[in-house]
Amino acid sequence: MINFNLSEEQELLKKTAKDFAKNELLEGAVNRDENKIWPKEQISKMANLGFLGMMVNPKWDGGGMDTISYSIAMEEIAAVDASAAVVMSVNNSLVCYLIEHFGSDFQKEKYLKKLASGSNIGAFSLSEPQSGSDASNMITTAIKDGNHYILNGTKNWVTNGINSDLVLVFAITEKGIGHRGISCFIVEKGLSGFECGKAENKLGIRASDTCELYFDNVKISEENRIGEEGEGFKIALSTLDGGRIGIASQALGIASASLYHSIQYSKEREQFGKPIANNQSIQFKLADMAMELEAARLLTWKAAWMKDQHKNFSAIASMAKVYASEVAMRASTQCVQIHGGYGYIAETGVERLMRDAKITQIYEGTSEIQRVVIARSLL
Ligand code: COS
Repeated sequence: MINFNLSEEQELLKKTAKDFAKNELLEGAVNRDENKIWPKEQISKMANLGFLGMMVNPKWDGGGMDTISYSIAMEEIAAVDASAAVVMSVNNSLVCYLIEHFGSDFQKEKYLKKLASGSNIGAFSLSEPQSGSDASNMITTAIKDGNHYILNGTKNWVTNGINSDLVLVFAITEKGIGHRGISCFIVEKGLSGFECGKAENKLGIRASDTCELYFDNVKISEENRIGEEGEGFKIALSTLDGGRIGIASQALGIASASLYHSIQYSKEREQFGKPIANNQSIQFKLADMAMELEAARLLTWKAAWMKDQHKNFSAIASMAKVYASEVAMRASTQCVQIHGGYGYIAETGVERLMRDAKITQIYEGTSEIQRVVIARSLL
């Protein structure tokens, strides 16, 4: 039986996230974006609300919620500030998820509790300058030396790279055997030889930080390896499956904000003696935005539901991400169009939606890679 009603808890969570976004994120969002200011104070308030480890078992200080709840909260946060939303997404669906599902009890006790409660922030580092979509083509190495590994290499596009307390790093522990030679490590900030590059100057999500990471003979304890040697690539890909639901939800937030602002403005703005909402050309844009948003949300919630049912959700998560991100791009572009010249300046706040939407088609697997995953599942 299909039931589209949200539970009482989910309704309450939605309201809490919406109120928080309106009261704490809205003011200053344009300024933080313009000046690339990481939302430190706001993230700490999100931690207090339990938004940074929503799906983690309460045993490890998480919220014990389902993935649909996570998607709902992500959408509300992203509708106001997509930069704060990506900090939340990486911490929840990449870092906490990975440690909870593949880490040891020692790692959960030492690291997951702080990440799930939001007192620490995590980052996830797979890509390298020469290996993006072809993720297993990495050259960073972690060579065993007694009960340690020595990490050397350069990573890039690391969200939360600068403002995190630890990073999950994927590196080659055995050369020449492709993805089967990749392992995953928890690397704490402050280790000798570990440096962060400058914050990238990005088109969108400018209040979140993205940087390169440099490892020069960084000594990592064996107890910080997650899973067995050689399991790292599969751990990365299965974690990214869930991460893609988080990014799809971020895209839903951008699309719903685009629709909201388009409706408000088209009812207020008068041209030729009447509100522009009276024009069928505007009405059709609104109708398309609403229709596509609804379809994207259903797809994303289905992916979240399948994940919670422990079904194979890889392809549907890719469908949700590729569709929701494309909807966000179309909706935000139409939103700017409806606002005309006012849509093109920063103060109005809607050009930020269009700039923020673009990355959802790129990170955690490009739209092209999502289509590869979907096609492979069909064939
Ligand atoms: N979960 C777990 N394991 C998976 C998996 C998944 N979703 N998808 C594939 N695997 C396994 C495969 O079964 C295979 O294992 P075996 O060799 O034991 O059979 C292994 O992983 C390698 O799979 P495959 O040969 O399909 O890997 P490819 O190199 O062809 O890559 C894509 C597959 C392109 C889908 C993958 O590299 C990818 O997702 N790339 C994008 C990376 C990305 O999202 N980067 C963003 C980084 S975070 S900003």
